[in-house]
Order: sequence, then structure tokens, then C-alpha cells
Amino acid sequence: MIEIPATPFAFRFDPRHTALVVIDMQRDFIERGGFGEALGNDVTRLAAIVPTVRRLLDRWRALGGMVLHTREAHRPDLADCPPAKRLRGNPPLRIGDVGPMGRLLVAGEPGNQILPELAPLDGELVVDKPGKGMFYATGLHQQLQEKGITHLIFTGVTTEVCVQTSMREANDRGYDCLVIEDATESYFPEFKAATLAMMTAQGAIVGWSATSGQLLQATQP
Ligand code: C5J
Repeated sequence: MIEIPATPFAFRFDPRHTALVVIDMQRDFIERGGFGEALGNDVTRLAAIVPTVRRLLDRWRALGGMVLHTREAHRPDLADCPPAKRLRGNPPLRIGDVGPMGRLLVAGEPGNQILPELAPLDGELVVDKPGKGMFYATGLHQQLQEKGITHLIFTGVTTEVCVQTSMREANDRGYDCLVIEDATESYFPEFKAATLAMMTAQGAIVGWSATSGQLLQATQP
């Protein structure tokens, strides 16, 4: 059992029953010309966490822990994309439209690929999710249960959308969840700060937060 200092109090986990979760580190959100930019965001903020996520991946792989990657991805026929999601607002490009990296948020397109620096290795679980949360319409809970996973450590983007939604879904399903503060990012710094504060408030009502340094220190070989 490993214990690390965390907010609001120490987080204890057994790496054999803990998965490192990397949420949506795909070109659609992090590179210019993708879905994130189509929504009017400055995407440059998000790339800053890539080296930190990579350090955590390297450590977790060295420990032999389970790694789970997600992508926000829709089927090419968009049958899994409700009109309420696709037609919201007035962006220049919508989900399924063709942009510089192919069709936005569509599985198999260049923009839907995970950044090469963080590419999944053979044997790592990759979940394509049509929603913001990783449990909705994915069958993931059963797969994690079959592998004996009880704890989840979250990284990725964006803090207040897909990371927070996935962590809340996980909390409701009984997982103990830790989010790594400097391995998650938002287009809006104030939303990131508020999300971390609200999830860890009230005695870790959704879960814990810690820094990558704290996790690396506690998992030194
Ligand atoms: C968003 C995500 N922000 N991965 N998706 O639409 O957070």
C-alpha cells in the first residue's frame, strides 16, 4: 500500500488495483485546427502538461500498473452524437465537419489520435467515449471490475469537462479517485482552480488531488 500527501488528506492506494487514467490527450483538443479551437479556445495552454503526463506514464509503466487512455470520439455516421451536442451554439465547424485534421471528434480521423508523445502501448486500454464522462456508453465499469481496479489516478484534459465528469462518474461507482493537479489543464485557469477546489472540498466529496511530484516521490522504485 502506498500513501501520498494529498488534498484534503492522504491518499492510499495499492498500485496493483489502481489505474492511471489519461483523459482525451488527443490532437482535437491540443493542436490548432481541432474541436477545441473551433469552440473559440486558445489551445496552447493544454500542451504544457504533455511532459508531465509522459513522466507519470513512464513511472506507471515501470511499476507495471494498468494504464487507461480515453478519446472523445464519435462513430463516422454520428449515430452516437445527439443533435443536442452537435448543434449547440454557432461554431465555425461542428462535430463531424471536416477541418484541417479531418472530421472533428470522429474516430479514426487524424485529429482524433492521441498525441504521439503519449501514444498508448500495446496492451493498454483505449476507450472511445461518445460523452464527456468515460463510463457513459463504454462498458468501462465492467472491464475495470474484471481487472480488480478500485482506485483511479486522473490526468488529461480538460479539467472541468471530461476529467471532472469522468471522476464524478467514477466516484458514484465506488472508485477512490485522485487527480494530478499539474497533469490536467483547462482552457480557463479559473475553471481548473474551481474544479480542483470543489472536488476535494467537504472531505474529498468527489476525490483527492496531489501534484505529480508527490506521486513520483511516493512511487520511486
Ligand atoms: C471537451 C474534454 N472539453 N475532453 N472535452 O469538450 O474535456
